[in-house]
Amino acid sequence: MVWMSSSRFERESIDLSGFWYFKTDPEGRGEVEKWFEKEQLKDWDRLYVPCPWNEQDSAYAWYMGKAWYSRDFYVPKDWNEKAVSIFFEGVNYRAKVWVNKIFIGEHEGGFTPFCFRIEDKMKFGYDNRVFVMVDNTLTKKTIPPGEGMNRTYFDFFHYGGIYREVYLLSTSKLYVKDVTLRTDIDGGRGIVNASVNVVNETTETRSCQLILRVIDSNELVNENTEPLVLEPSSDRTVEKRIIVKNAKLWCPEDPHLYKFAVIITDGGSNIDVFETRFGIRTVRIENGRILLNGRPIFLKGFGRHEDFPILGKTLNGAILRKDFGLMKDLGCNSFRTSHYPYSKTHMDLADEYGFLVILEMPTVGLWQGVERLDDPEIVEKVKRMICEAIQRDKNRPSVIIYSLFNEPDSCREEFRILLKEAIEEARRNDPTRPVTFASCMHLEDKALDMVDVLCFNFYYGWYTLCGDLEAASRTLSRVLDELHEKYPDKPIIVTEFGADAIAGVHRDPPEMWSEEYQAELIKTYWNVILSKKYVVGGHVWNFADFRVGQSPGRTTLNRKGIFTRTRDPKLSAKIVRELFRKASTYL
Ligand code: GCB
Repeated sequence: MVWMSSSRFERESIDLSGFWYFKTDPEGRGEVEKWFEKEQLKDWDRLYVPCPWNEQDSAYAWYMGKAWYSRDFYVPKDWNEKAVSIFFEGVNYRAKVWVNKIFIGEHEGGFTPFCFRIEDKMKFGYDNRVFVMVDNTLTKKTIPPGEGMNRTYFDFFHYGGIYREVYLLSTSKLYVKDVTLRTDIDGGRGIVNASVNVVNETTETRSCQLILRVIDSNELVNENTEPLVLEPSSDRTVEKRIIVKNAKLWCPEDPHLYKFAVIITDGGSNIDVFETRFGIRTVRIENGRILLNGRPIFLKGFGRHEDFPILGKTLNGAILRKDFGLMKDLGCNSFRTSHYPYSKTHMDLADEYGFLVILEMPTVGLWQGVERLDDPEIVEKVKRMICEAIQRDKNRPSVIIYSLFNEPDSCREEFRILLKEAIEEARRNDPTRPVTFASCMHLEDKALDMVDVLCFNFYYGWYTLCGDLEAASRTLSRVLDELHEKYPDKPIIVTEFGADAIAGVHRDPPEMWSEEYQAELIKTYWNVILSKKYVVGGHVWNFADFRVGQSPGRTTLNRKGIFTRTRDPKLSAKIVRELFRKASTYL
């Protein structure tokens, strides 16, 4: 798989955004009736891609099941010698893909990218058609699991469809397949440990040169050239330790990004060019602290969701720009990708704005309804999704911790088996970042000893101790102390705390569901968090109201946002701004 696209002309891509033909298939007839061979699609609906189907037309609002997408596409003639892939950045939940009536592959998992090679299936010119069968049926063995649109084992709306970009990408058949960059600091020098995998898919032995460049705002900082001979159908991994003198470190207050370019050349012309951005920074856990570039940090921020009216999970650049501006203004320095990997553009902005990100996997809801957490099918899917997420985001300076689960049933003995496999998978893909999971089991949790950082979600004053913030404060304080006593060496982050507030509801004295109560609860928790030296971060749940399934406990949205779903501030936004701005990033 070629993981990232590059901006240079050696790699060309064709965006397949636009109106696609669309048809639901509630009885699952499409495959038997071979809809992927259809010529006439006039009776099909048209939906915009990328975007979930749910809010584009009320007919599909609560649809769960199979649905088909199709469109025609163009392939330029000069791609005849190329390796050509069709890329999907995110399809929820399962996808089966046909190109020109030929099945090319399938993928399970709604939040990680996948691609298939198509050069032997495509034609040059306009005469190409792709069909994608999407299935968002939830079961006890999907990740995340559930039994229906209103019976999800997780608390966010289960959107369906092709909701992230689809595009064609062409590369030479001698190409850079993968780049891993791990950085370190040695005095004023930055060290970039680069691992570059090059593949020769041609039938000839190829002699070429591999040029590795570090670029800082268009200035060449470092260049390494290496001769390379590749047998037909072979690949090679080149490891290089590159020194960057007077390195500008990546940090929240100055998120400096360098460019890393890999060029394959035969001396005359470039055969392939691969570019990615990276930051020079280190993350370590030491003496109960999270150290960024050797300095202990404090995370102040949010649990969030990708959610917006009509666009659903497809937050476009304008909405992301708005969210990142709001977060910066609040004095926030961190967020968790609750409860799934966010889009590539989302993560690009995190790198640029200098947010410290806890990258969470789509492994939420592994809870009561799931019979055995060590079921081999579940273990395999969890591992694959962790691998895909880390492979996509491993070079991002913003990602400082991997959260491998949200609120699993971590009281069960067998969870340790699943967690062990998940940790091993994460470390195999990336041994440099600490791992965690967000626990709601607190003192009853049976797996906290296994992770590097302890993350806890607390709802005293909301789901329990309703309306009683004094009792909530006392309990939070006591439970945190007891947890610290049990695991004195591990840093603790409070990854969720919050209360629903319906915008416009006011109560004096504060009462549950009012804006005042939400603001008071956040203030109360924040005071406790700041009073504990071993707590190294607090994330308010949630940044903005978000859509959920229908249930008696929710008024169409989860209203724990400090902003409404359309990003209007509630009273808490002002309070959070005061609290966050006063708390320093460095302890
Ligand atoms: C939690 C979950 C989150 C929910 C939140 C709530 O503990 O992690 O997904 O949305 O509580 O509001 O109930």
